[in-house]
Amino acid sequence: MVKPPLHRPRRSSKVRYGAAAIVVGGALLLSGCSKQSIISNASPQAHGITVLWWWMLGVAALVFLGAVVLLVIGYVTRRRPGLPFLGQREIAAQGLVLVFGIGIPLGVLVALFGVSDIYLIRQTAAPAPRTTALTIHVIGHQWWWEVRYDGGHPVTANEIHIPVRTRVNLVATTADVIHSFWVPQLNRKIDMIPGQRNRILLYADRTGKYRGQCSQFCGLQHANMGMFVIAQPQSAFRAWLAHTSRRSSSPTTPQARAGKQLFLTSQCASCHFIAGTPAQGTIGPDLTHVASRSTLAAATIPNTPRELADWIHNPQAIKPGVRMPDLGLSWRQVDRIVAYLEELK
Ligand code: HEC
Ligand SMILES: [Cu+2]
Repeated sequence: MVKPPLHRPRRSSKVRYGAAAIVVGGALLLSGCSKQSIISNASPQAHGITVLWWWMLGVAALVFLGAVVLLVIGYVTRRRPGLPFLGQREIAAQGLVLVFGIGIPLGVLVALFGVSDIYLIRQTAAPAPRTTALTIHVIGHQWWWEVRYDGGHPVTANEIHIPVRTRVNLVATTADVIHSFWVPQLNRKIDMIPGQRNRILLYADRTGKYRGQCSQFCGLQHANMGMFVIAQPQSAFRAWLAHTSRRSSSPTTPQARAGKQLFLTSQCASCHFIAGTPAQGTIGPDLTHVASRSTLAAATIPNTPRELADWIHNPQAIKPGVRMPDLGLSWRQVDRIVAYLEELK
């Protein structure tokens, strides 16, 4: 029998510094890749927010530096009686309290409030009626996003396609608890509150895929409630809209046909909608074109046949607490359903 060594050999400090460098460097690299950034913006609204953010950072840094300088002066002159430079004058002490305790804070707060109110709140307010070209309804669910285009169809989930350089009126509501819709590169947050219809402007000045996230704690899987806004050229957007409005395609292989049968006769159909089939459930995402989405379960896993099979086999293992039960299907059954869903482009 081989005994494990009692003491693991000490790692040299070189190795440790190397590991630390990899961790820090990796984190920096990842943060560079992350599309969910408030300082890399793609709309005038987000740009305004970024500018305000830099100003607040700058002013706060100045105030902080000022406080540090005063502390240092106080420390250096601590043995001398009275105030540094000003001596033991009561009036000077009162003046300092007025200037640093009231004057400067008030000035800073009023200026920042003025900038954000006059300039930003107006700029990021709900779009005025008839100034937008398109209305999209986004409905928050625990823990995914339902997306409906005007006229009832198409319906999709977790991926919001918009035409680039077009003002879109986004109506934010919820099917259950409070959520908050936030795509930092495009605009500020908008809360989704039961019984209310909140609106926000969605506008992207260049094509791209912008990640968004629920930003109001809404239960167990709040952190895994992501989504994407995909800004496309007009023609590509219109093609997508036309395609997504169509009914689902019919299965072509025996495996996929068996999968469809299974889908319709098991519980799947009571929670999911597939246009053109008897599956009319509304608890979960519309699956009419599920294969054309890039991620599953609100940007939690990539949409590959492998991940889809794992999800259907046991969604609870991927997103614990999710509102889709483990239905105890065998892998054979799962493979059939996957064959069917993979054809729903
Ligand atoms: C009790 C209702 C319910 C049942 C039954 C159910 N689902 Fe779901 N399903 C959901 C919900 C809710 C979600 C969204 C989960 C999330 O992202 O938080 C979901 C998500 C999915 C997704 C991911 C869709 C996307 O675009 O992210 C697929 C695929 C899916 N279900 C397939 C199935 C299949 C196949 C069955 C039958 C074996 C099934 N579901 C049974 C409620 C259900
Ligand atoms: Cu949330």
